[in-house]
Amino acid sequence: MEALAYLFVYSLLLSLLRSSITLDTITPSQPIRDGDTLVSADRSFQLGFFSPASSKSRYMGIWYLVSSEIVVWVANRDTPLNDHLGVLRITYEGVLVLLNSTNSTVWSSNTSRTPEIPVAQLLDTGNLVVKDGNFDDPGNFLWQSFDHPCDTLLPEMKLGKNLVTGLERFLSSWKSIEDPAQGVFSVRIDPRGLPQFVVMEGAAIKYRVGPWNGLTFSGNPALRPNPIFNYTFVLNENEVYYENSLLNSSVFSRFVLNPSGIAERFTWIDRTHSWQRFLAGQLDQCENYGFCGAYTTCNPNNSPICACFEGFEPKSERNWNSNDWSDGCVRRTPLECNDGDGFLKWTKLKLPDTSSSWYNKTTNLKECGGLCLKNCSCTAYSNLDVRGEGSGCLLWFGSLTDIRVFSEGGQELYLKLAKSELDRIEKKKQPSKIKQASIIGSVILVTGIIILGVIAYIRKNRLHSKGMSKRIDKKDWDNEGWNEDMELPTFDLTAIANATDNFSSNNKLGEGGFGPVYKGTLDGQVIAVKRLSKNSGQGSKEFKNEVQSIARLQHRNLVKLLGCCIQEDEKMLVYEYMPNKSLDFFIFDQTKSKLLDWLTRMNIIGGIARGLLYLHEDSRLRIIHRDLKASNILLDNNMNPKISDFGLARSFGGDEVECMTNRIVGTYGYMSPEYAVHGQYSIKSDVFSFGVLVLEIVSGKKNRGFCDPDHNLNLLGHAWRLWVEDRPMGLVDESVGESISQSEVLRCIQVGLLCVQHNPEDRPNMSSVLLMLSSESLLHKPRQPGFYTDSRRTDYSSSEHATYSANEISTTSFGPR
Ligand code: ACK
Repeated sequence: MEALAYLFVYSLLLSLLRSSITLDTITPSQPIRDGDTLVSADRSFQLGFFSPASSKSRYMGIWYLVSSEIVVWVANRDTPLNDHLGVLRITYEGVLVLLNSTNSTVWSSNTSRTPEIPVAQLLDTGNLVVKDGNFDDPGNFLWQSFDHPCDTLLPEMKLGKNLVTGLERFLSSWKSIEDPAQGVFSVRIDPRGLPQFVVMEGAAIKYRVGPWNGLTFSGNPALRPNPIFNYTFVLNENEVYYENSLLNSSVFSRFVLNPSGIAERFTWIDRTHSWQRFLAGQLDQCENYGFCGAYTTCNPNNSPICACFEGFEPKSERNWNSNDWSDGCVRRTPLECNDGDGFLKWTKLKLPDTSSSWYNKTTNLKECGGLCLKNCSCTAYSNLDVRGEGSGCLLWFGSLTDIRVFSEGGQELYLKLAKSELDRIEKKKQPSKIKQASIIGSVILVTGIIILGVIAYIRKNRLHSKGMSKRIDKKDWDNEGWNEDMELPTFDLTAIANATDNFSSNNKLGEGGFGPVYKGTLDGQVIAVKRLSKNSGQGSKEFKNEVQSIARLQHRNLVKLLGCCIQEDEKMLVYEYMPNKSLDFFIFDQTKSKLLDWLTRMNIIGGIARGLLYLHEDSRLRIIHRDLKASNILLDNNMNPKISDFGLARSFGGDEVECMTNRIVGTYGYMSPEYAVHGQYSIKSDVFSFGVLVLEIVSGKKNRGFCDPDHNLNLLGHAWRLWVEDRPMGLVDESVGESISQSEVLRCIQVGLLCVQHNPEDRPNMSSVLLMLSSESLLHKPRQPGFYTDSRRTDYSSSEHATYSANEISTTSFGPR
């Protein structure tokens, strides 16, 4: 017995000590053990065992030989091994089996037939195939990994559905960077109606790239011929798929769905040994599926961004006016369902959802209109293929959703309307002479009012700079009164007390600006309860403000308010619980920052930018956060950022751009110069704070309190100094590790510096920031940032969080002038 145990330990040691082997095929007599690898003939791809990020679990996967951290396929994504004793074998029947230390199968492939000589090989494309070694029949494999994609679409790989066999090839995200198990997001070709490219979250469409129009996908006019890859879309009775292939096979390019559900393309840059992001999906609000509801168009350059099609009106005027567009619009006049109906032509559109559409490749546009008129439930038509003069016919039945307007490109759509409605629109376009005269009169009147307004504003500012301290906060919720009509669920005090174990100290998450925050469980849902301190004199106003500001906002990068509780003298806000705490908990901690690789940091920067864009540009009331900082960015399960703490937020009317206050609130280190010094705030003061955050995320250092033995600059000054000395990479946090993409880092630093420019006009707005972060366009050169030394900091206050009255401010040199 003892001898047997020795033998076992000896063979175990032997297997651990044996040197790893690199193979070019797997055969029944030549399996792969943990430590061994299989490589493609051109040495592009490698297969073996790995552990993602800081996970200890072992998976079998395929990665690039030049960049081993980029895993493109995982066999046992849902069944990890927990030791280094896994073995991958091929059976004599041609089935790949992954065995654990007790010889149990944790993953296996299937096969279409039994080969004479079973062989598994990793092809130069990154495809792991099982074939018969006796026959050289390329393409006729017994099994291939390309039929079972994970989160990455490689060149030559098909994305779509075989309509004969039913085999569907789709991408599904990893759960997190540490866990390749199938996540909630997927990229598919939805075969219903005219097939379209979609990103799904569970069973719901999250983002619709749209149907193929012969040149590109209807929702992605930017997909153009390029020097790296070409693309094909095939649609026939047997199959529907999208595929791309490399124009130069020595280039690496991959299309990935990340754990946050964002689809991105990366290209390997050999010179810098890094991956460059080529394009990224979902850049603005209009790309959220059905954001504006039925019969609407979404235009990110308009405010509000949603509009009813002409001939339609909001279904619920009340919801529409409060920026809840999801009900969409309805016809003003019902269709007559006879020859009396007609069509209104729209251009530059992303075509509506085609899942309930009908198409025909040979019918021409005129016949197409005729078919639509004949069918009462047909609501619109367009060409199927836009190449040349256009061809084919596409008809929609039922309501039209998820339509956006492009400034360039886009397609034509013929929308069916009742004749009386078409006549009304026609009349509206030809104003009568009286109407014309009144329009001219109104224009003159409005111009006069604007000029008078500007003069009054300038005079007011002059007065102000001479020492007047009249309060001119644009929207003061105390004056407005408490809006009872907020449709926000209210919770019972006893229920919240029970949920938080009577606000026990064990449940306390931390202390925010207005009081403690507790973790709790209410009806099975984990919540965070922000309890307003009773002795916090000024908190009540901020409390109302926070509720008012975010009750109606919904965005994946804003923390979700579930309800509130106002009972006795208690005021509480109930939020969804964010398990990963706040961003400052990670970035400024030497150990925890190692968990934030470059991709995660980029995802966090992008998420904050999208959340801020939503606040700034997506509502008639612009919202300025005024206290954007690392501790106000919470992180969800997948490290997605959520902007929180709206206690200091202010809202503006649609056209207002700037305001003044004599009560300067916010956090030093993140405040823009014009706000800290003159009390002027605008969306550009949030952009400044965003810039500080970007530089903090890249460097892992706090702006306030930054110190360097070589100078007396703060982080902004330090970043600027490295920039002018042409060594910007010196800013990067060492904890980022190997995953770094130099071009993305440089872009982030440059965008960060542009956001912290001294003059608000020199800072970009958030839509430009997002564009700059995701494209390869040339960026402006930054100039010296505002507030780049820390010497003045000590003049302000020793407290991190500043809330001053006018009197206190006027005693320092930084009061509003
Ligand atoms: O960094 P933290 O752990 O994250 O400490 C602060 C503290 O409460 C005071 O703001 C935490 N916190 C705030 N809101 C939430 C939330 N929705 N989920 C989880 N933690 C939260 C915050």
